[in-house]
Amino acid sequence: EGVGPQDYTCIKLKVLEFAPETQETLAGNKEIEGKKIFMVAATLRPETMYGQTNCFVGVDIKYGFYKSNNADELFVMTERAARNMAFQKLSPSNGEVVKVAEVVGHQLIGTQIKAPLSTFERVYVLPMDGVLATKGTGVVTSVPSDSPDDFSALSDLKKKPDYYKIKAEWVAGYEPVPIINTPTYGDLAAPTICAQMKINSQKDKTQLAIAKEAVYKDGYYNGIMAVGPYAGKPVQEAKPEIRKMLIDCGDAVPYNE
Ligand code: A2H
Repeated sequence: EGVGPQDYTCIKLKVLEFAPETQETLAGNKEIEGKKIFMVAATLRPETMYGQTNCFVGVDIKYGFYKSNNADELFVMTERAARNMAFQKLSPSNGEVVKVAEVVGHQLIGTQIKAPLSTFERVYVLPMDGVLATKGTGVVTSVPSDSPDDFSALSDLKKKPDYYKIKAEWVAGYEPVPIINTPTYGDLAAPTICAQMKINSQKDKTQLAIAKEAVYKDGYYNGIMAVGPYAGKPVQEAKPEIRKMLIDCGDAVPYNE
């Protein structure tokens, strides 16, 4: 955990179809009927959302379905995040936490979602080892072009779908999308640095921490947007604008912890 408060943007990933194991748990639950349900992912890089290829959850983490501040919408996230959100005007009333269902992460694997701004029409919920229950919402949206953690985890899944108990088709064709040009690592910063540092797996934690720091700084301070309405503009300028755009259209909510 960082020292100061983090200003996250929580991206609302609309569920198109739940994995069968979650459908079984939800069957007959009246609180779910007719609701729009979102996997809610906390990010520090809203400007990278054009490059989303999937979403990550921890297989052993508990996820609740919580009433939000909109009667039609339920948020899927950790209990810890729901409690924090309840004091940030994101629940039915101040401090009120209402859980209508609960699943364990592995039940969500294979769920299909719509990721706002992504070039892919539908993406899948997949497993990642490093998802912390104690940070953000416990849901991580994946941008393998700009996050070494995401790139290495997605690469592991492509190499060993059976080991990770996923279907190969859930990752096939989901390649990193160039969205930010950086002077040092080009327009696919995470794949480039992972290749340079010979990072072969999400288990290479020490190397990944170094890679993450390097591309984060280069992208944030020197990056130029390659896609979207701010193409050609510096990341520092585009970031608050894209964040505002996502929030204004209801695809994201501001969240602090
Ligand atoms: B970032 P900080 Cl493109 N467990 O979003 C593990 N990681 C988590 C998490 C959790 N529970 N919740 C959020 N995160 C990730 C995009 C991104 C991110 C890019 C590049 C770097 C980057 C796409 N994934 O983060 O410890 C989320 O991934 C590098 C810092 O609060 C979130 O932003 O600083 C970031 O970690 C928050 O980490």
